[in-house]
Order: sequence, then structure tokens, then C-alpha cells
Amino acid sequence: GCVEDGAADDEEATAVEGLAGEGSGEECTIEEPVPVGVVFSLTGGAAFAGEYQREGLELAFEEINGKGGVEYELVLEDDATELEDSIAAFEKLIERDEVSIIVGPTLSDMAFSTFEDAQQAGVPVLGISTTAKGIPDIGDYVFRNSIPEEVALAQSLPAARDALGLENVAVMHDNEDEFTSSAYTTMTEVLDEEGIEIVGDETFQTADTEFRSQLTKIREDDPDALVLSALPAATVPLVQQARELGLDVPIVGGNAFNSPVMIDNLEDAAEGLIVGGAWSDALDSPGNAEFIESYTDTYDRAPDQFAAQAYTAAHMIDAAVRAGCDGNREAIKTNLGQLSELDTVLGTLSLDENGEVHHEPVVQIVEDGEFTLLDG
Ligand code: 1QQ
Repeated sequence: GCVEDGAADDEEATAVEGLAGEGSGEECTIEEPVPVGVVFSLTGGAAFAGEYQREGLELAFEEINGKGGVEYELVLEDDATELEDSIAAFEKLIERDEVSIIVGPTLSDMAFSTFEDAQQAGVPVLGISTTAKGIPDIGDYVFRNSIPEEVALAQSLPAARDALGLENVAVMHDNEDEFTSSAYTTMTEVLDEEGIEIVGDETFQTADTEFRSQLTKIREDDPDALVLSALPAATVPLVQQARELGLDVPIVGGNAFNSPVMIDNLEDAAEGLIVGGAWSDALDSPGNAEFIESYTDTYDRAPDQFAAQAYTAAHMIDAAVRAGCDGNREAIKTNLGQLSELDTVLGTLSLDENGEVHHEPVVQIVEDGEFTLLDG
């Protein structure tokens, strides 16, 4: 048949009869298990997020499989925080496992390539932590439930200004990674819009461990705060070195700061960090208390934002599959694109016609080693 919307594969050739069910909604019954591919960074630099993502996703699918009618079978791949591994994992899931949808990868840096491949193959993808600008624009098979940095920073920077009385800041960013570069651009745009002056601007690279020369320059610029776009591996030594050099200003960060692993590593140096994000344990969202309780019981540690977004992904996929009572790629793509006002632990969430997510962001500050809501 004739394929619209730019997918290369022929829909009829890939539709599996046993994945088209009967009934609808909670009464939907599908004969074969729906294969869900998963690519997370379970090892390497982004494992701080990948492990929580795996736990959140597995917990949700276990609960959903218990409801009956539709069963999901996860095929989990570790991309080891390497682009080539991520591309290979997507290829395996698309060609060999013939999954109906892929969740992940963890980093935007990989999503810009892997989502392109999934789009070409006509396989829907749901990003859950890929926050860089432009990801949903990759194509009509590309969705995310991770609010973009544009939304998080538009909330966190004004909130930080109001709470801390900021007039000027210095900016530092990793200019090698796609996510940190994208977030840096957004940071400068929001600072400009908000009339917050940038008095210093320094760069570094993903694997760097030595930041003293940039931090010394920034100390001389005497900013009210540091706005930092970095992954956790660099953030930990960078913040430690800033404090050693006597650069004691508040730090506002990007999405990677939403990690309890990073706070544990920074210990006292994490105090006062401010970050915008998608979820908080203090949120009064539908099912949040139950989610936190069952996650903590299962894994012996509290969930984080990355776990909550993974947990939400499973519920979005289940809602889309049941909406059409069809676990095939095309049906999931169509029905995911129509998700509107779904009650989730992240709050009430919708996807727009571009596959972009919409829900209320939160702004948090680290106090006494814990994330605490900051009222803007
Ligand atoms: C991205 C991110 C990372 C911080 C997720 C772990 O937001 O790569 O887009």
C-alpha cells in the first residue's frame, strides 16, 4: 500500500494479526504479548538515570500485566552510554525483535540518531528523559513524555531570580553533548528574556575533570549565581572545585541535576542547587503516593524523576494500546498521538500533534540533602 507520513516501511507488511485485539479500553483482549523495546544507559556515564528508568518501567508493566487482557513483553537493551551501542540496540529491536514501540534512549545525544532510524523504519518511539530542543520534530513516530528544557528553564530561572534576587549570572556548559549544548542555548535565551545579565560564559567537554581555570575566571566576574549545563560526571568535580575556590554562589542546573545520585555524590556541595523538572515526591498528582510506596517497597530506595517518567511511559503505552485495542506499530503511533489529559504521577499530561508533551513543571532546591519545592 501507499505509505503516508514519511515512514519507509509498508504498514501491511509489518502488521501482526495476533496483536490486533477485540473489545476496547479495559475490556480489550489481545492474543499475543505486545513487544516493547527498551534502550537505556544501564552502564557508563548516564547509568545514574538508566537504572531508575529500568526500575520504574518494569514496576509499571508488572502492575499493568496484572490487570489482564493485554500483556506486555519487554526487550531490554543497555546502550552503555555509547552512541554506537544505542544505534545497534535500536537496529536489533526494530529488525530482529520486531518490537511495536521503543522506550528510551536515556540521552538526547543518542536520540538524535536513533529516533531518526526508528522514524525511517516506521517504529514509534517514546523518549522519557530526552529533553533537548527539537526532538519531537524528528518525525511523526517520535514522542516524548519528558518536558523539554525550554519549559523547565522558563520556570526555574525566574523562580531562582525571585527567590535569590539574582541580577547577573555566569554560564558554564559542556559544548560536546547535544543535550547540554541545547540546554545552554535555552538558558541564554531565557536569561535574556528575563533581563538577567550574563557576566561570564565558559565551556568544557563531557569527559573533563579539571575546571579550575574556567572557575577562576568566573570568580573574577563576581556573578550572583552560576547557571550550569552539564551531565553529572562533570558536575560533581566542577561543583566541588567551585566550592574549593571559594565560588560559593547558588547554582542553577539543567535536567541532569534531577538526580539523587548526584546529590549523594556532592554531599554538602549540593546544598542550594536549583533545578526545574517534571516530578517531585511532594507532588499531589494522581497515584503519586501509591507509586512512591510500591517503588520503595520493591527496590528499597525512593524513586526519582527518571523513574517517575519511566513509570508514566508504561501507562501511556497501555492507554494507547487499549484505546485502539491494537498492539501494532501503526495503531500505537496513531493512538499515542491522541493521548489527552491522561492522569499520571507527573500530573495531567497531554501530547500535542507534534508528539511533544505538556504538563506542569516543578522547580526544586536542594535543602538538607533533599529536593524541596521552590515556590517561584
Ligand atoms: C537529555 C537529558 C539527560 C540529562 C537525561 C539523563 O535530559 O539528554 O536530554
